Amino acid sequence: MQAKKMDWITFTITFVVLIAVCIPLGLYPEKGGEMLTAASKFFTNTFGISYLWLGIGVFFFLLWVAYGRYGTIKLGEPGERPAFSTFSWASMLFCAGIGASILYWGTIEWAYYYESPPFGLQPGSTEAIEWAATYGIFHWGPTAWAIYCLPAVPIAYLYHVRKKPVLKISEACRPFIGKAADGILGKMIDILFMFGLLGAAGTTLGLGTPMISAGISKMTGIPESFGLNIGVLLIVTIIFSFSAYSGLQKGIKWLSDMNMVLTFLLLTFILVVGPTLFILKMGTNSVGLLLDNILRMSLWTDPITKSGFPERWTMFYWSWWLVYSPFVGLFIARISRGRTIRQMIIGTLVWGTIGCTVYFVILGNYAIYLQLNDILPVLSILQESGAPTAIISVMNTLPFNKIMVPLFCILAIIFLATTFDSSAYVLAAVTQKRVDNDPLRWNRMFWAFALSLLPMVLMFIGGLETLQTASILTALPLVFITLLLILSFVKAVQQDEKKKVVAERKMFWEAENTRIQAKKRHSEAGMEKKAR
Ligand code: NM2
Repeated sequence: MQAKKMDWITFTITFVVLIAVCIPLGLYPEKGGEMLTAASKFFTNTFGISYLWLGIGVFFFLLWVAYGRYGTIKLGEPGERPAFSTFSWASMLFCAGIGASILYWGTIEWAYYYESPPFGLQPGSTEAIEWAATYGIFHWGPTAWAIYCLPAVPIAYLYHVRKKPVLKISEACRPFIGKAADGILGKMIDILFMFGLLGAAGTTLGLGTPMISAGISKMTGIPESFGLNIGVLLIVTIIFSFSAYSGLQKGIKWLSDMNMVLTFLLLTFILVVGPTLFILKMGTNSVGLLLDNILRMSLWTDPITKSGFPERWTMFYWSWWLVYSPFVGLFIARISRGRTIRQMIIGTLVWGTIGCTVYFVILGNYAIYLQLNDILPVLSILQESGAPTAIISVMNTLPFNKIMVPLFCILAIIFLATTFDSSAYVLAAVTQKRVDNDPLRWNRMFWAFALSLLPMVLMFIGGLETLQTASILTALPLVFITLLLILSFVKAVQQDEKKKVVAERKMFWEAENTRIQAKKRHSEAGMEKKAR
């Protein structure tokens, strides 16, 4: 019975390729690392501009949809109220789409830009500091959230308006690719989507795990090591597989609520006990700088100086958002019942951006303050001991550090769990032909553990570039899938609009016909009367 539910082809191909990538990389880490870096350079150098165009294109496409005539389409029955309040909707959206990386990059991203600034600025100069505090907000800003929101539009339309059960991306492409969704093309789309998610997990868990290890090391004195990383990864995996096992409703809801409470406590605490005015002034300044330059930043390729900044950062980021996007899109679509397409799009862009901006402004500027005022040499720690240690050292400067550092680590663990319990759920759903209520339990557990294989190997190889590569390499097919999703949405609404026009015309002519008949009968009756 269970075997009939499984889509063994998708399941086996994805898992076999995953193993075929992990084993050689684990056996030959040095060569593997070199190859990954070379591949990443080649990809961003050659295809990077397509990520940039896709980012800005998707942003304007969504604005066109939101404010055009499709924006008012209701995702549900006419008059239906939203299934979730805007607050719960926004917090669920945030928890699903954002993992522990926001704690990582929110605290340390500026330091990379401070040392190697964009636009040929002098490292460490005043301008470099202002841009350093701003670029992270851009990389987690409206363009990025547009990439997240795009798949939600066709999925939500098909799911709530056409009432089709969409659990797979191939299903969302059906209006455009037709029956091919059931054939090889459909399978390829689903498998590539799964690779994307596995690559995305490689980057996220590969970054998040050493950060938690650094926190544990600071608290307990156990030295940081690959063994400690593996231990942490296993614990995190057990937590999110347990959450995936116990079902979306219970596990994810509980963890998401905890996440919001702890985040609120941490950020408010840093803002209040930290340099409040400096943080607020820097934040305000960054918003201005960003609004003034967003188009320039979106399409900056640095073709003459070739500093590598756009490739290393913006192109990497867009690919990282892209590999998560179908998964987050499925989630946004599900929770948006009762909203209009415009509310869903603008809500995602606005709330997502505000949420990330708050993190970057508070965490980043607190760390910048420590550096500029010689309270903590963040940059030297970054260079000498790496980003995870630098991040934990920043948190360790807070009052009540004995509580704040563990709180930071717990928050990171919960953030990872809320992203990956739903990832395991979606991966399991894609590898089944039939899903009754939830995907099979063993299947969910299986993917929860499979998700941590690639990060394990990538951490073994080491290096930030290696981790970034996992997302960069798996993102390219997602560019095409995103285009298919755009075309599918446009085709589906146009088809339905045409049907509506035809139906309205039919109704008009039927009414017209009845009116003519009635008139005819009336005049015939009149003539008969006269003749008599
Ligand atoms: N994004 C938002 O690791 C995470 O926080 C998951 C990362 C794509 C940069 C999402």
